[in-house]
Amino acid sequence: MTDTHDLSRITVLVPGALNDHAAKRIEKTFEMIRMDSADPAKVTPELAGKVRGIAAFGGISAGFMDALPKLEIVASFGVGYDSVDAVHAGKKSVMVTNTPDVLTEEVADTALGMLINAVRELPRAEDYLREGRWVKEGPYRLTPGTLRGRKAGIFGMGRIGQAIAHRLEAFGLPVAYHNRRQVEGMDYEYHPTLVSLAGAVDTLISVVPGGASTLKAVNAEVLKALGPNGVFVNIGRGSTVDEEALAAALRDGTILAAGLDVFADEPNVPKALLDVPNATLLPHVGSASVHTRNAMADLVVDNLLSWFSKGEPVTAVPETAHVKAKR
Ligand code: A2R
Repeated sequence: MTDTHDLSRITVLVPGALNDHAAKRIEKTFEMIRMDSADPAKVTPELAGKVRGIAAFGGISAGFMDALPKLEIVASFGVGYDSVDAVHAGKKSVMVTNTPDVLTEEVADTALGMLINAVRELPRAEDYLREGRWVKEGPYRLTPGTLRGRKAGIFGMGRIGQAIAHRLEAFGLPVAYHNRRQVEGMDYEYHPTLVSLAGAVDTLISVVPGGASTLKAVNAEVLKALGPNGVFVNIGRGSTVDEEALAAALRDGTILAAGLDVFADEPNVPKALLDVPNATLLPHVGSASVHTRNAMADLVVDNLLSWFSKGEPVTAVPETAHVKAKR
């Protein structure tokens, strides 16, 4: 273990942008070194010889970890860590941590906001007012969509999924879900496949992690099953959706509307989605309030502090839960 007064001799690398609150706390405690991006080609022999921790908002590849032989921990900012090669880290005995729980309620709030925006066309109605059309043309049209009478399906009934489900219940909507495994002791209706869930509901909210097992899981078949009154909300990862199929479904009336906070190739949003008026689009702001991002920043730094002072992290990801500190 390292005494607290020794932490300033430990080098923590920050590749790319990082939340200011996190960077300030890291700088105060450790030797912090910044670099433009997590590119293995940019790792100098000096860095290779001393970097023991990484604090990252973006992806960390196997190659980048391999270029840093003294690396012990990657403290990733965010609950989703599909851009960090955690399986490789686990094999190398490098700890990976994420920031679960502290963002759950914020992301659930955003999901409900997007759902209402998509169904009741609130962003379009506001544009109508700002463009002076209320004065010139009279009231905004009655929306074909409503939350009333809907049944919601949650794809990914984990921490955030459950927080969304509680909100939906308060809005009076019955809830069903699909996970790979039925959640023990949970009363919501379970569907063993995503298509079966989509067929049983008209409002589908996706909050699964990215990665191979969910890649383009929301596809043309799922959207067809959701049906012409269907609303799709994605607050999880863009990679989980076949965006071409989604744009086509919105264009041709296969579903009614969508609310999307995440995209497969951020910050690039496919033109086909920008072109459909029945998609309400946000620039990945699910957890992006000062309050919640500060809480996430604190958890990133607390993971580093706990690892280097006590030899154990606060929130290890499952792939590296077995990793032990060598000191
Ligand atoms: O499948 P399970 O039983 O492991 O349940 C997890 C579910 N899930 C999946 N469901 C169906 N097919 C899959 N291939 C699949 N992979 C995972 O997603 C679990 O119920 C849920 C994830 O929940 P948590 O691990 O508690 O994550 P949290 O905090 O709710 O965040 C979810 C995602 C993040 O990974 C970011 O991508 C995004 O929300 O911010």
